[in-house]
Amino acid sequence: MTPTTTNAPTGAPPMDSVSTGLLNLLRDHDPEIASVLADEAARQAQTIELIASENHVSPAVMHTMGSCMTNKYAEGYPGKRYYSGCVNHDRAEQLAIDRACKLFNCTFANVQAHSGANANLAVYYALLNPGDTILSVVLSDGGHLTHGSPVSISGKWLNPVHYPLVYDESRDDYGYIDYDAVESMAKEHKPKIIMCGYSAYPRIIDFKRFRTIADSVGATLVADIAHIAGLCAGGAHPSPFPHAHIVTTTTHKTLRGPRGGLIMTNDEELAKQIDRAVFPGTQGGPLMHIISAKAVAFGEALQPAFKTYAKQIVTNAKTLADELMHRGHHLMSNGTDNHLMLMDLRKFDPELTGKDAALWLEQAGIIVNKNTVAREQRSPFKTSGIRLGTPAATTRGFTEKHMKQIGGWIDQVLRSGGDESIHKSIAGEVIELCRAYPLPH
Ligand code: DSN
Repeated sequence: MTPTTTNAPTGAPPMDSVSTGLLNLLRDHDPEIASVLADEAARQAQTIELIASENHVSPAVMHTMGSCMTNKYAEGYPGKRYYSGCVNHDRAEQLAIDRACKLFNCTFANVQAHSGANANLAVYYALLNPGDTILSVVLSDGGHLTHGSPVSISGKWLNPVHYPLVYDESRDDYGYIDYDAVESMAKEHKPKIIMCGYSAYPRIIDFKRFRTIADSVGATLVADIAHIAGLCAGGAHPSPFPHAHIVTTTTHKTLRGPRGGLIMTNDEELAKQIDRAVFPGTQGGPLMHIISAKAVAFGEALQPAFKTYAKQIVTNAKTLADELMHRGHHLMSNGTDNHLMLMDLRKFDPELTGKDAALWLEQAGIIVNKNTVAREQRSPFKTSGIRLGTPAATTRGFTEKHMKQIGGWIDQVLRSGGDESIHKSIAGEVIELCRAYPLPH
């Protein structure tokens, strides 16, 4: 039954069953937050989620996050806790560890990192001293704040040096990693850590080449696979193992688990250092409800159906990319190999900002994020690009034909000059499509 608190229009796509059950409980208990949750469940049900880092979790993952496992302090690790009563928490955490190792083909996993940022912080804390050098990509070229941005602890306490992506306006395919440039930066600066990992890079990462570079300067190679973890697990992107010394990731993007972090390695000594750096180094009590939900999500990702899902994410992304390029839009690197694409609006309409494009698309029921592009001149609040990804839309059941349709809608919106009547009309069509493809329930 749809709760009365929702603002969703009559005939809107159904909400997922977990939200419906929870809202029935909350309606009397806390009507104010019930109203917020109802509106959010409705928003998710009736819009197309193309934010590359988001997904729709299964009801099993969603329920486990909201379970009794939240009621416990379990500082320490399985079999070595500081509090009594952790017997079931040991079982849950060990399951999550074993499944993560199986999924990513490694021998050690720390499943306690609260987030990707916490995972990276713990790795730095385990391996580095203040002032040590790390090498990563320029943030506005598709890197991440935790890879040495001046506004992050990684940039303030460490000495980050950055390599840019290839940028050549005279070519269409700019935006690739220049491995020779990475190598010469590594030789010049002798970083202790080389981070390879991106939040807006649409191409395959050559982990082997990165390892060769790392070995040539004695650096530790850390692969932050937050974006592509589900593709690696599902065989749709090469694995960072055995090349990376350490792999960090989030668990909620292509991997489709609860919001959280994960650190993996095959090196026993690094494993000990990482465990100590997570707890007690940088975190307190583990989020056992989230760790339990990670176990559920890893179990799902070990099923054969997940391989099909991962492959379809990439097929959908390629189809959407082709459709957009066919309609005259420019994508960084001229396409995609993975789950995301980065539209460089400068070639399409130099006046159109990523901020406006994202706003217009939201009015049309298509959710993307504004994103910086190579050699960005605008601020991160305006930007000259938008990032689009297919993990959530693929979870919903969309396939190639839907990607073509969505590409057509995006094209119409970007050519609308901001005409809200066009956006509204498309939003109606989006709701129709969403009704036919409800969220996991
Ligand atoms: N905020 C994430 C993303 O959208 O890529 C990265 O942490």
